[in-house]
Amino acid sequence: MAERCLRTSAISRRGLVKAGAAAGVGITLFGAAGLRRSGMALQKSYRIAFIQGVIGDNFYITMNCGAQAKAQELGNLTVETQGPEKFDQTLQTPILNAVVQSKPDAIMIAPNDAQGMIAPIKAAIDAGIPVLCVDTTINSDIQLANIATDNEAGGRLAAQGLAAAIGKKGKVFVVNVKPGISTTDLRGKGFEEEIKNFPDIQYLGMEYCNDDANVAAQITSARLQSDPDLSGIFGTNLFAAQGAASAIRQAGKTGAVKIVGFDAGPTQVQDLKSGAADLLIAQHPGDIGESAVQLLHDYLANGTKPENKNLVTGATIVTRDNINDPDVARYLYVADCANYKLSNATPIPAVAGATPTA
Ligand code: T6T
Repeated sequence: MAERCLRTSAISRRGLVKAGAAAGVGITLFGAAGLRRSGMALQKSYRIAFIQGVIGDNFYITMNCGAQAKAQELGNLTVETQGPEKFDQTLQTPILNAVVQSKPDAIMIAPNDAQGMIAPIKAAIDAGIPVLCVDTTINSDIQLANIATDNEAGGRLAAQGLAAAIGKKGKVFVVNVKPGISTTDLRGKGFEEEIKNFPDIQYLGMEYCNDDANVAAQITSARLQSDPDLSGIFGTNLFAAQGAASAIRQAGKTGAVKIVGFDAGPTQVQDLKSGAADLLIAQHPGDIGESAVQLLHDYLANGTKPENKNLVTGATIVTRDNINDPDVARYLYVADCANYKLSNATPIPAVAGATPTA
């Protein structure tokens, strides 16, 4: 089968949302800012600020493409995108604070730290700006909603994929990103829980690369020194997986050490094609961006709140066998939005403990 998703069913957006209290954004004839002429009527327009987890990451670039395409389709909102140079709450907080000062109608943000970003996000909400978490989240429920991959299920899927790749025996370890990032913490947790189900696999533990492919490569090289019989690695995000693959290549161990990587950035795709990586779990960041803008639009224009606060988008397993299948290839991350096509996928309510389905 060409594609395996973390979720397969989709329910209609109507089923997900219910009308909430009117948000006080009715059309007025005399309000100056934010009104635009649409046919005969004046239509309110909205400004959404999108704060990425980090700039220059193909995952967030693709998410932005989805957000921009959806904004263009809806016609009455703009999305202004920016993000920190590194995945670091001390860099993201001042960006968020400045965005709040600029008074957008809403904010969509991938918080850099589940605990550390609560206070700055609360300050935005206290200033009257609704905040939607995309991808990563905070340990709080002050935000309007969360839209993300089922990361824990993704971690379990990675463990199953790695186990299969190494013939269910041998030593494996995890290159993770940074403690406190909700997504990658959950992937690590899911992996650790699932790998226990393989009695002949020895789990060597988890190390952190600080979202830096060079550090991931160093960690992997050191691990190859201490455990030359290493069988497999799970890289929990794009940079972790990319760095691990480059170290394996450098060590001349391509094919001998199997790599499962979360994400599907261009370098990861090359690594998969060349045999340096064996399986990728592509998230659907474009779908996250599209559905985030749709959700904020519905909230701002109609006061409609999502019925379920935690919404999940899909993920697709990518292998050398299926990578050319158009239904798989469409989920590979992009470097720019030139060929982005709207998918109009609808996220589904998160189910605690959901398992991936074939
Ligand atoms: O894996 C994605 C994202 O889901 C995670 O929160 C941070 O890393 C990425 O952006 C990939 O680099």
